[in-house]
Amino acid sequence: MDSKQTTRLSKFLSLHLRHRPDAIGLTLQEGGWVSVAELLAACAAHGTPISPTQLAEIVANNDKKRFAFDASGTQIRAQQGHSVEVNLQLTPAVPPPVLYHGTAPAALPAIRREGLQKMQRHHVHLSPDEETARRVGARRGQPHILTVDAAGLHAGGALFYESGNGVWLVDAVPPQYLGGL
Ligand code: HQG
Repeated sequence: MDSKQTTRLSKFLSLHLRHRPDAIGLTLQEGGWVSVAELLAACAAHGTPISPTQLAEIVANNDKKRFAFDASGTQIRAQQGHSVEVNLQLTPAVPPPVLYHGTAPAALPAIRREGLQKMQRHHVHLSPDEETARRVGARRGQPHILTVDAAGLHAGGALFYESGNGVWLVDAVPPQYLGGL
């Protein structure tokens, strides 16, 4: 597969495994899982055929490890980023003391007032390093990097989760835990 096709198929999978499973007749199971056989049939039936080999290639090589198979290889899910109601069954974990969030300068006035909110997603997404945060923020133009006092927020009782692809998830980050505002 060339990279253009890989990106196109990966976006199609993100759309349906995170946001619109119903649009191709899928229902996410507990944990966000879908049967691989059902997924491939649904993709084909909706004009985007994906072979088992192509799917395995996307899961293995995706730049952000967006998707994962279960241990048996018969089920697949998006590792994070959902907007549909889904319980990823992640276990709360102790975050590193400092995490990072890349955003757009235009969002800063609202973030100063309200802190980081989950917006359309299930959680606020935080990056383990500044470079990753910069890439996330760059999706919206010149990125602005905020630091998050994860140790303080965690000590204050917030639950943190680490997705299978190294993204840290939390419900909200109040402004007093943000640096670089
Ligand atoms: C901003 C991508 C106004 C927030 C990325 C962000 C990541 C506020 C945007 C993953 C706000 C939400 C997540 C507030 C937060 N007022 N704006 N109070 N609080 N925001 O896409 O973190 O390619 O939902 O700063 O790489 O940008 O999809 O979150 O700019 O890993 O796999 O509201 O999505 O990964 O945007 O990105 P998003 P995000 P994928």
